[in-house]
Amino acid sequence: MTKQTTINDDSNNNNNTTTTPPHVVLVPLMAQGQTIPMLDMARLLANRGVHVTFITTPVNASRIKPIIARVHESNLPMNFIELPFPCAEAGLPLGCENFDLVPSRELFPNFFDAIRLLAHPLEQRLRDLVPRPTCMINDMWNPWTANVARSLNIRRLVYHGPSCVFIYCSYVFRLHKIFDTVTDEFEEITVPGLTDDGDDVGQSFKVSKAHLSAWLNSPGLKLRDEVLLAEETADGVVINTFDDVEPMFVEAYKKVAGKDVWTVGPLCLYDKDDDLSARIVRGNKAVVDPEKLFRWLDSMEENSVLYVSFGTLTRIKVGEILEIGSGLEASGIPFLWVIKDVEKSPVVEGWLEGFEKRMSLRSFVIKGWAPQAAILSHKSVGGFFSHCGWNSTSEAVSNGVPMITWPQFADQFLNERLVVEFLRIAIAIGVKKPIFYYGENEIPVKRDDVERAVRSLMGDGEEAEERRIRAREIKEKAIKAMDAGGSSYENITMLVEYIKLESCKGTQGATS
Ligand SMILES: *[C@@H]1O[C@H](CO)[C@@H](O)[C@H](O)[C@H]1NC(C)=O
Ligand SMILES: *[C@@H]1O[C@H](CO)[C@@H](O)[C@H](O)[C@H]1NC(C)=O
Ligand SMILES: CC(=O)N[C@H]1CO[C@H](CO)[C@@H](O)[C@@H]1O
Repeated sequence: MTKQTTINDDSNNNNNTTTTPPHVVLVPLMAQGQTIPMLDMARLLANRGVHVTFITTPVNASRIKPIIARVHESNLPMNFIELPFPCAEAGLPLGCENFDLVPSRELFPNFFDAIRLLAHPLEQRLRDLVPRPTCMINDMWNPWTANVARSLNIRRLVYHGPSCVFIYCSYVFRLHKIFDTVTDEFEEITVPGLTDDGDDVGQSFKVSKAHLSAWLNSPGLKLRDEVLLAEETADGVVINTFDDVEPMFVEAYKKVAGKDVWTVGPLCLYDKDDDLSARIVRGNKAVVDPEKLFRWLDSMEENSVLYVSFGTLTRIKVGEILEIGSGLEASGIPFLWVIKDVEKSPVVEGWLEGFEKRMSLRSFVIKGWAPQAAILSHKSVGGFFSHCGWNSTSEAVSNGVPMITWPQFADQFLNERLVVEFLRIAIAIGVKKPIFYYGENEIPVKRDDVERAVRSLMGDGEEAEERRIRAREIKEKAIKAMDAGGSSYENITMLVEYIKLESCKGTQGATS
């Protein structure tokens, strides 16, 4: 049975108006990194007077419960629709409704099959909605929504979770069939079509096939083609980025896309004025006692703590955990380290016991989900050792935290290049190959690499200081972009106008 939670009680407000209020449906990818920014966007649009319906599934709904509760309190015009997730039909274990709950990589295709099965129930639900939806924004990984939008005759926009550097490079390399003739996957190829803004970084920005194609290996080629086709046929594109973080890529993509492009990020800044408790509840229930964690952070010196976390999808191997730990230990730097549930094993637990004892004065280890947004905004945090997912990168940029980068797959290698070479707020740990290239027992990151990178990022040398200054500058620009009059703020205004426009169209077609 599907159930709809109506969040606002003022459904009578529109009785005396003749036009249908603008109503947009948001379909996220059921993965934490993707869902949270999309929820931010949902609240942002609702705040600007658009009626929003957010699609979720029972497990996900329970994970984002604190946010749903806050939406309820704030009386935003937002509904959540929970669609039952067809785990059994797709051969997934029960409750496996989120990308980070998929037990093994072999089951990723099943996960995408399951999501695809949501098409029919979604269409049924949307048909019954009042007011009638006028526009749909779907995550790029949900190409099946194209059919739903078509059959309901509403416009469809694609939401891009990844960085624009990745979106643009993927697009332009495919357009020019650049990789078709490449024999060495790791050959660095200059990205075409970037304008010379007097900065030679833009001119010399290079990517390799292995780095750009890294995301294709996992869910499969069929899905990739569907994703690309759905993007081609979409009415517009919404990207979680802002002008100053990757200007030449935003500009170049707008030129080639041939459709409306709105840059609306960094969406994580939507919560910036909220209290700490609100930031803590983002995404999942933290396993750690927040009071204990923040008391510890409060007790540390400003900018002294390195935050170590590699995102929700990446799985760090046992050997790698030991190398990271040993490197952190040797660095002498205080750290806050997140080890995920899926990474725990008897070996890791046994090793951690002694490690935590030795490190008790300058470490805090979180086993499970961490309230990342709140951690990165804490004044004691002075560095972030990250896998460079766009979600994490945006959060680092938005909080002015310099990074150490260890990219794994998807857009992460390009994001690394952006923060290391273009923004110059990060140090690369030196991993050159996507994780699929390594054998089960191969360990690409060694303790010495970790120690060296941590010391230079967190140290007080001139380079480190300049990196901090640049990180603070880009933070200011991010804040400005989201404030009234800023580029993302104005892009959101235009997006709202677009959704309204569709609303008029929708009214003409509606029977009521
Ligand atoms: C929308 O964003 C782009 C790129 O971030 C920016 O160049 C443009 O000025 C923005 N539009 C408005 C109306 O501010
Ligand atoms: C980004 O992902 C991290 C974990 O990888 C999570 O802690 C954080 O809340 C996410 N933030 C957003 C904005 O999705
Ligand atoms: C309704 C539902 O399936 N709720 C589940 C959500 O996920 C948590 C664990 O993440 C389960 O404990 C709940 O039963």
